[in-house]
This record gives sequence, structure tokens and C-alpha cells, in this order.
Amino acid sequence: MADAQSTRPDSQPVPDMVWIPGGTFLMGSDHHYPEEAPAHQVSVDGFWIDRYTVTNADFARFVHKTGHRTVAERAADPADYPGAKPEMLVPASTVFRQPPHRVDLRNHYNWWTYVPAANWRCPQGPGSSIRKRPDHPVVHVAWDDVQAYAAWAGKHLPTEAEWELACRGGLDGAEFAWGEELNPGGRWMANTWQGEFPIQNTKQDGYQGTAPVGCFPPNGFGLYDMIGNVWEWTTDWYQAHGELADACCTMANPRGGARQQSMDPNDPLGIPRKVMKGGSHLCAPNYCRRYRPAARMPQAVDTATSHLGFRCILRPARTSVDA
Ligand SMILES: [Ca+2]
Ligand SMILES: [Cu+2]
Repeated sequence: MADAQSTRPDSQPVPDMVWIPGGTFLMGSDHHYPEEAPAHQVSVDGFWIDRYTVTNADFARFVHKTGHRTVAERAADPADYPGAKPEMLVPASTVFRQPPHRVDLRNHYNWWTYVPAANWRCPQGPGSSIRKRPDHPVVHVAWDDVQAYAAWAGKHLPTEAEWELACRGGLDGAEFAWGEELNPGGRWMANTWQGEFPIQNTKQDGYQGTAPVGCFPPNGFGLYDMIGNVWEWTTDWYQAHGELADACCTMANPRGGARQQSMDPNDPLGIPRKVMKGGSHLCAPNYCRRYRPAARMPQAVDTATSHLGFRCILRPARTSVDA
């Protein structure tokens, strides 16, 4: 831990970014979902990371300056989606809709709906708006959108390992980003789902959907909302930890799997998938206990949703993964 890479570089302080010292930590978990296993040693060089997820106000500034139009705001090219029904090619995004009665939890289309004209400005679709939510995390951003934002901001997106090291807040191997209990002293530490998903949201944590950034206690590094609120994009192509981790060695600055192997074998279009981290306001004990640093899910690069956002990092020029 005392090597050069863990030393905070001398540079101008970056507003609302936090220095994460490099180091070795236990990535993944053997005690939860199979895709998190095996837990394995990873070392990561130090980097700066945004204290908060990118907000609607931040994203609006970017769009104002660059004229960026998000993937969800564009009509899809039929050539990219052979055989797709025309209604699937209109500008649209994937929105969570609470079903009125108990549904089969094995079919996520019981609560995910592809809504025409849903996008970051209208997160619930036509008639909704972000006017009163400038400080909420931006959602409905696909991989192209977050890459464009990071390039504009002069930052990078984190690898899964960088993100997980930052999320753990210095508590190596802990179950949660704040320790071993979901609700220490009865306190809610992140915006998740309480009640029976997806039909009953008792919002004991105070929030039904997204919360403004920074409403819950920060982790040990002073980072907010690493867990819950919205999932966050990382740069890693999705692959099982077991296919990449080497039992004998500590992996240095891992960057994930191969693009070709990241696809869902059941997806005829073969859309590659990135790893997303941190869980969201939709993670519930009865359905998806992914409000933990080790949790991970694959996310198709072309797909934006109402519970997925991002934050950026900045790597000192000398680190080997800088690209
Ligand atoms: Ca909540
Ligand atoms: Cu979840």
C-alpha cells in the first residue's frame, strides 16, 4: 500500500472529486449471487472519483454545451436491429412501472416497459419532467452517452475494480459499503426498496424513486450513493469473475473481459454488455439483494433505463490503465 501508486499526486484539487489511494483488496464475494464469485485479490492504482453521481443539472450543462442527443432520444437504425418491429425503433427508453397486483418475478417485463419518448428529460415518459429534480442522478443514459459526457468533462469512466475499491470505503471484505449490517442502528444507509418488490414500496428510507444525490451517509472515502439510488456504468466488458480471476495471483488493474464474450448467449443481436455496479432504488430483499459492493450485473451498451446512471474518475497520467 505504500508504493508510489497509492500516494496522492500533487495537482490542483478537482472540485467534488475524492482521491482513492491505490491498494490491494478482496473483489467479489463468495456469499451471494454466483456472478460475484470467487472473491479474489485485486490491486488498483490510485485515482480521483466523483463524490456524487452525475446529476440532471450536470448532464444538462453538458447537453447545452455540446448539443449531445442521447441514444434514447434518437430513432434506432433498422440496419442495427434486423427484424425489429417498427414500434421498437422509435426514440424510447426502459421505465420501471409498478404493477397493480402480484406478478411472476421470473419475468422482468412485468415491471420494465419500453416507453416511447422516455429519456433523461422525461424519466417516466411523456408528461414527466426533471424541472424539480436538478439534483437527482441523471438516468436513461446508454454507454455512448456516458462516454461522451466523460470525454467532455476531461474524465474517464471507472473500471469495475476501481469502482468496487472506491465503493468499499476502506472496509476490505465487508458485506456492505458501511459495514456488516444492512441497517446499522435501524438507520437506512442507501436508497433501496423496502416492502414486497415490485408491488409494494413502503419507502421506509424516505424515497420511492430516485433521491437527490447526497441524501444518505457517505462511505469511508466520503463518497455518496455508491450503493442504491441508481446503478452505475463501468468500462469492463461483462464476464464471469471465475473466467478471469487467477487463484494464484493478485490481478493488477483488471479491465474486465472480452467484448466478444460479454454478450447474452440468448440475444440474437449479440449486443455487447458492460458491468454495472451498486444496485438501485429497485433492489429489494425479496428480489434483488444487490445493494452491496460486490454485486454486479451485465448491461447492454445500447440500453438505458430509469435506474441506471454513472459517475466519472480521473487517473493520474502515469498509471498503466490510463487510456
Ligand atoms: Ca427507497
Ligand atoms: Cu437490484
